[in-house]
Amino acid sequence: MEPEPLTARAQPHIDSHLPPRYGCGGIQLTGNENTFYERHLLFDKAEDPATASARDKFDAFAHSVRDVLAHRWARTTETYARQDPKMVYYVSMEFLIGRSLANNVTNLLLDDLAQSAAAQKNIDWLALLDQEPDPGLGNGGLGRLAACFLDSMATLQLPAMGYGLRYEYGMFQQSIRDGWQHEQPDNWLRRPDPWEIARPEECLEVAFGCSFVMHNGNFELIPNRPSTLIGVPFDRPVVGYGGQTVNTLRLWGAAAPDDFDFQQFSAGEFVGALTESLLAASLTRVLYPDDSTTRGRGLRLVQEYFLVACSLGDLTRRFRRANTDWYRLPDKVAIQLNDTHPSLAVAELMRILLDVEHLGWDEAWNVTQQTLAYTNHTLLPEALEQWPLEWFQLLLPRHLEIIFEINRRFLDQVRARFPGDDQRVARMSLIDEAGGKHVRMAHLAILGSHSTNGVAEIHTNLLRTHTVRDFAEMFPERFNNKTNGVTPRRWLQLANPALSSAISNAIGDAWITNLEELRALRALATDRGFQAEFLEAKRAAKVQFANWLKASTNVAIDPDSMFDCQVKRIHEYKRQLLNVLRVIVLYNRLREHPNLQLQPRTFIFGGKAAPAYWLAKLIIKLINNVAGTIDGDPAVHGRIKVVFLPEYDVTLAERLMPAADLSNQISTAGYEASGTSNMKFMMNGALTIGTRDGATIEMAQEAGEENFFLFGLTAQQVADSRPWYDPHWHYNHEPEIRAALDLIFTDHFSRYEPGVFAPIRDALLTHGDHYMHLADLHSYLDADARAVQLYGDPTTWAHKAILNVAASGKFSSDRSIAQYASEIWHVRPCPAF
Ligand code: 26V
Repeated sequence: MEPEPLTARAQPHIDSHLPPRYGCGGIQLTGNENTFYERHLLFDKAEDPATASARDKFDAFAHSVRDVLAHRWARTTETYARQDPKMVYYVSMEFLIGRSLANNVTNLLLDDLAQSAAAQKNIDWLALLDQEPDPGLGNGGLGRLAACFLDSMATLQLPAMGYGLRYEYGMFQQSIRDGWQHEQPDNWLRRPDPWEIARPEECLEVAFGCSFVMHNGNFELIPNRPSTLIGVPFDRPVVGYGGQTVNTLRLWGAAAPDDFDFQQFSAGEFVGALTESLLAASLTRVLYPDDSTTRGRGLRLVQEYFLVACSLGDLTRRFRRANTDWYRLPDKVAIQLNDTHPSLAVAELMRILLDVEHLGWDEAWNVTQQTLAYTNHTLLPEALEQWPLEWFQLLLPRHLEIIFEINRRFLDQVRARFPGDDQRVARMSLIDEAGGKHVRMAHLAILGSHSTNGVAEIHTNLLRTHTVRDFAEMFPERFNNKTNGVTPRRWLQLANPALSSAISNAIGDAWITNLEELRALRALATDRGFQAEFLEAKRAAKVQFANWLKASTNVAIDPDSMFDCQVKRIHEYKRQLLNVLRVIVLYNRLREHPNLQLQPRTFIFGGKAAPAYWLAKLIIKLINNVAGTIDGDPAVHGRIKVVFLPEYDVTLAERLMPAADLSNQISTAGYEASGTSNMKFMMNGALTIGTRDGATIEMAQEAGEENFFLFGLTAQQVADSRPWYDPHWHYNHEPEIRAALDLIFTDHFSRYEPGVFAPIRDALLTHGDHYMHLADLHSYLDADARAVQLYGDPTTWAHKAILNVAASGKFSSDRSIAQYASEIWHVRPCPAF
């Protein structure tokens, strides 16, 4: 099963004479005959261009672009094989990559060419782009961050590769019926995807200590029957800006082994045997929703091990091609674990070094630690992964043995350092002994790596002082911060052409790869001409968004109203409920004071709730019912409107960001690790109303607090007031808040579904309001009033919004990645030339 050497995989013809201003070397997207486009229609689809469907046209166009990047992709791969630089492997269960056509065209600097080629062929460019499915291979922030990081690594010309799973069904598709969320499967591969290339010649075998079956919908392990699965790589190009480097995202699909042992079954079990092989292949069928109730699902652990085994098998195979000395692995390989999901890599790398390469324990341990690094993405205790010991025993017995030995040696160290402190030993153990033994994956990740990082300053500090304090005390040098970022290519240049060209006209286009350049806009923040351009770009984006919404959902919104947005996964800690309570208070004010002068406002919500998270689903229901009641109330008609956007995904985020006026980042302080939509809104000229949480704190520092609408308790105040906090106090002493809550409790928004929102009352009052909505509502309303007042003065608003754009440079993922590269990975660019 040894693959061809990497170089042999490269295209037979490598064009080493591309013009220096890369972009268009050898491209024939234009011309009437024999173009790549027509040839693809004809040869791939046997389709006459005159009768081709819209999707056929997209496929042909995408294949033409792929032809262009194939040379650069092969050249990059070949350069890495020849120069053998230290490589970064970014291992993640999720890559929320979004659509690729427009992004690849932009990064190849082919925009003008592609658009004029489309025009020549009478193809509506935007309609063509709309044909592409948006692969939902992630839940939210963590998956989208991985995708932004790939873009930045390729743009910085870092020798890097992403490893993930090729889910056939990604994040479910969301629809809303009677206000409730419904989930539909997302069959994004229904038609072949033009960007992926299967590499069956690089398949790998993965061995398990048992077999597994689905029985009546339940996942079951069958002991003492070892089994194997095949990992099939599917490669996707990751085009860096400028098109010089094209890295690879390698997604693994599961298949049953070809040599499936039918002998062990009697002839009568032939069908059963085949069914089993079908089951094996279903391992990568579906992405798990981010939902603590899924923690108990064994298939997810199998997925995690499958990702780790395939990825480490692949990268060690690559290492072996040019190296024989395993002590040098950390000089050649940096592996970044995106959360604990791939943290079995610690045990798997130890297994390879001990059992296959026959290193001694201490040497293997040292190599493992120096090679691996771990990023934590959450402080929620219920989201920290733990797996039942018995599953390890059945599925991965050798790995469990290794974990026990790591733990034995480690706990000896803890005892030596803190004699007599048995509680500390129990807290730090890799095994949680309480209530059925579990393996603590975060402890394994921290112990088995040389770096543990949080994703914003406050988050890293909370990790150090609370979540894994014992580890930070013992290994302070391992802990570091890498504040998140987002790629300005997709999130500003591509998503917001109007603002992008206003910026480039004013300060040049160096910001595209050096976002700190946006600082130059500070000088223009008071410039009337630039303010006007800024406001014009915003207005155009709002009109465009309103038109799209009308066309796609038949919902009409007023582009002259203020667009007040909160889009993210629905979760109690993110407090969409706090936002709705604000809306209800404002609604009540309007009902009670019909002559109140209020800026017309559209409250825009979007986001998915995990299918089993019933309270989050009820919050969606509340948002929709409030929207319906407001729509039907003549007293407030045309003054406020609430919209819940169904099916929030990367594509919808790209449409919304440019149109937003106000960004809501209102998590209970201390709970949102970083946030990344906050950065996208800021870059696109929205102002932020938010709590002092995650990266929002750093955004306000960069922009100046006077240009922000910060409110609410700090993380410290949240922690300090928890023992005595009583939401009833607010209900009893704040009449506006009480009136808003009473509207919910008296079924004002649920006339025909009485009592449906009772669990919200329970959460907010009876059960003590864990996320402290009522504690922050008053100061949220104050901040809101300041925001609305400012919005009434477009010049001052534009001034502050421009200052925010100018201060958003830090939040480029290029900056994050440059820090990972120099402080954790110690890798350098390896340009393909
Ligand atoms: C947990 C689980 C548990 C069970 C199965 C599937 C699954 C998938 C994901 C997760 C954890 C999600 C953690 C996450 O997305 N964190 C977000 O990471 C962003 C990038 O660092 C950060 O900006 C957000 O603040 C943080 O919530």
